[in-house]
Amino acid sequence: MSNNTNDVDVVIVGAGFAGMYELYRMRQAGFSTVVLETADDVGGTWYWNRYPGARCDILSVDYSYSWDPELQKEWTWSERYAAQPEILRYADFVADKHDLRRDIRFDTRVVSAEWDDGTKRWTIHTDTGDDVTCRFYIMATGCLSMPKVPDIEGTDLFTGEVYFTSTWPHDGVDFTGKRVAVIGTGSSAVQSIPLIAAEAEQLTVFQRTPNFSIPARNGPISDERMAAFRSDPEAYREAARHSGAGVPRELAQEGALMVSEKERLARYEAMWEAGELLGISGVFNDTLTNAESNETLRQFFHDKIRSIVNDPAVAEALCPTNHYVGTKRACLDTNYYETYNLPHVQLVDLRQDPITTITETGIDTAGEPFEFDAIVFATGFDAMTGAIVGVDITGRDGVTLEDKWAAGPVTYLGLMASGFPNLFMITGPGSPSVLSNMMVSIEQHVDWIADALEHLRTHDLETIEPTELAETEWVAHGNEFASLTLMPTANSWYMGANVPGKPQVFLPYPGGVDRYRAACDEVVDRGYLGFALDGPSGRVVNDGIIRPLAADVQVMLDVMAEMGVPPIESLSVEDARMFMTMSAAVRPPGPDVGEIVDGTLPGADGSDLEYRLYRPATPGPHPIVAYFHGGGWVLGRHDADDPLCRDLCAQSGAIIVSVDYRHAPEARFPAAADDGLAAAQWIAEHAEDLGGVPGQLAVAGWSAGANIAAVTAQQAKLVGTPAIVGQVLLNPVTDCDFTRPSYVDNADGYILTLALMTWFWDHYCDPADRTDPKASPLRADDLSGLPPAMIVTCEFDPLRDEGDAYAAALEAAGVPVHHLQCKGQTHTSLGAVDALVTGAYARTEMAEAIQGFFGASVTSGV
Ligand code: N01
Repeated sequence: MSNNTNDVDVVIVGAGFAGMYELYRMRQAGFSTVVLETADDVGGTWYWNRYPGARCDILSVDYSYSWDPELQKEWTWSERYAAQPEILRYADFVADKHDLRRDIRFDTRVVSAEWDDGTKRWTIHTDTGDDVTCRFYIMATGCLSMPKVPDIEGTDLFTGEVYFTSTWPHDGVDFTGKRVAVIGTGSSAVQSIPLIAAEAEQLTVFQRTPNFSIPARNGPISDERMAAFRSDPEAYREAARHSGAGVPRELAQEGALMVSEKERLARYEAMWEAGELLGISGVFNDTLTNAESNETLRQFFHDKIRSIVNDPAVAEALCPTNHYVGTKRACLDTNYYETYNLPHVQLVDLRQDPITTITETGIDTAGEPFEFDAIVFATGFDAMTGAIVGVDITGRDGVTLEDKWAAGPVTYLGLMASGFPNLFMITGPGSPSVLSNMMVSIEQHVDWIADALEHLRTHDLETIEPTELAETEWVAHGNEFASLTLMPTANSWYMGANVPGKPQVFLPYPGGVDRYRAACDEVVDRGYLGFALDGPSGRVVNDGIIRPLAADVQVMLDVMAEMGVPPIESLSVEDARMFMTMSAAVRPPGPDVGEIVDGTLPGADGSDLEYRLYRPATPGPHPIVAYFHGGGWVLGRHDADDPLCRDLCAQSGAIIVSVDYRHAPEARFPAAADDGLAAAQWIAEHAEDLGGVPGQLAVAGWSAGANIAAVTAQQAKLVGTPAIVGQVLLNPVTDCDFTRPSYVDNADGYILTLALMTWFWDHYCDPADRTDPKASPLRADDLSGLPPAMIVTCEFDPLRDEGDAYAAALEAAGVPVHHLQCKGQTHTSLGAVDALVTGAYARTEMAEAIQGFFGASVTSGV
């Protein structure tokens, strides 16, 4: 293979760290490959961004290749955070060592590319006039490589020196004796401002949005860190690959508001001293999700800035107030804030005094004209998508990628897009990329792509392309993750907000490197789930969705798996009850209601049953819902579903009376069912005493409690009392059959397991009795005449299909049914009020159903 061939297996665009490693892997795999690179040498970002002070802000020991074990021994970084020249030397060293340059065409810009569905090949057009055709086309163009076009009036007028941090002159710039302006205060500006100030006669910084920055404390790498790396580099790298952001770190276990103020400040202080970017949002586990927690961190920064900057007005201007810490990329600096104490350095706060125009001699703001010898634009990039759509890429049926992405990028795994077969992106939008140590994310993508190409070759296949369903759901999954955080609240380049007219969507995947890698691996393990593979050996469309669980539900399951929570069925009944009580004690309490009253009522055998009444804050009387808690007839109490009952009460405006019932194994079937009817009858009889509206009674329940509610509705119909106007059944047990697909698909892994349901049924009911409609209400002969029902079922619940079956059976019997099937939810997730937010809509719909049962007599308590 030769660099002069114009028909190759693989074209890679970009010779930065992604393109270099991809080339290496392609060569190893025996694919003929050409890399096309605009610059005249390797290095990508580090080739272009040569501004003073440019250096990495992930520790160099982490920000380096892991794929060449020898290299790890041969190369030693001189500092914690290597400067740009050293990083470029590293790229050069790797290129030499692996003789990469022989397959790289420098000084070659790719201008367009199109897919030919007949030949199944891409044609890549370059500015040198040389076209290259290839089977596979890989964009290794970097996330922050397309400088933002200046959007300030008069930019072309200035006759002095103009510099962009993103394309800095190779010979450097001497600012000695000059009046210099820097526009922007992002990472590039924060790194360069102190060094420009050291040379310039006068420096004026034009700031639109202040940023959060901590001292880098650059210097030699600590012995401790080096020891951790050197003692077992492979283990260290493996830990990085399976970490949240691509650097081995201990995860915070506590939220910022869970510790005393003194403790909180001490931890923030330690973070400030440590000087690691990922440490900023890692002090506590909720500063990126909880605004109140983040506020404590923001205040800490403000105090630091005020303590460093002498002029109080300048300090205030430097304090970020319009975004939360971590929602825009924070910075690492060396003497950044201190620089504003120098007499020749001035800060112009553009929020107070906006730029009106750049002039021939300087910059005019609304309040003042400034004269300069040089202007430095540190105004950032068209991030993540700019360099990709900067090439005019046309896929199948003449559709361009730019058109496809008009409303924001749509990719599967950030790697590929439907309609663009065999086009790969390294660290594309929809992958963790800029939220991670780029080196780790680059290597993971390169490896995934290389493995995919080898898979195709081995199986005599020519093309790979994601399905529309897979990519649509992947985008939705990423957005859902982002919506759980504060990230979308900032006008950041993560959101595309820095480029006028760019659609504002959250661009990277915020679920973490570890989760992301697991998803990519699982896609492969499941036969390239979500992809269509095509070639001489045939076409296989393996359509499907990876990570269909709601994002917060997935996080909760991951946390529980990490904690090693014991399976309930492995415990004694006594221990299981104690475990449930302990778990209940640490959950969010749910919303306030008007009043809570505890009491007792007589059960079916005359013994006392405890109840808890939740009264809305609105003036009464209110209709009443008799609610039965979950717990498999074995666990739980009248207050076991407290947050859910509060939520239903507050949202529906009805009184919720959560009634206990006799539990198995002490009292087996039909004790609980009989208690349900007895309780409903007592509540109906005492409605007025309870502050309720006589004749306005509904039943509700969750899980086994929903089983009791359903049975109560049936029994009440049979015995003629009480009158029940509606039933809300959340994940109900309706049948004793364990063979439905949901029992098979969700047998394990989603908290309520087949084993646990077996344990519950065994404690509750003899096999011979289980088909009795009082145990399996689905088996009742006649379901007609039952009260209207709202039935909620969850995708990842073993009980899903029997709930669905009950909804269908009631409907067939003429009962009005509102059936809500919750995508991505589990048996326990909808009850997690204030802990899991993706299921909140279902609780709202349940409350609305309750209101619907009672008509005009109820209004929301919210
Ligand atoms: O760019 P930025 P950057 N008028 O977009 C301002 C990585 N990086 O090159 O925030 C006035 O962050 C803009 O203001 P605002 C890192 O991921 C890494 O500094 O839009 N001001 C902002 O202050 C980083 O996040 C390293 O209101 C205008 C600044 O210009 C990313 O690259 C080093 C303006 C742009 O900041 C980008 O950083 C450097 C206008 N019209 C960069 N337009 C490492 O250490 C824009 N601004 C590895």
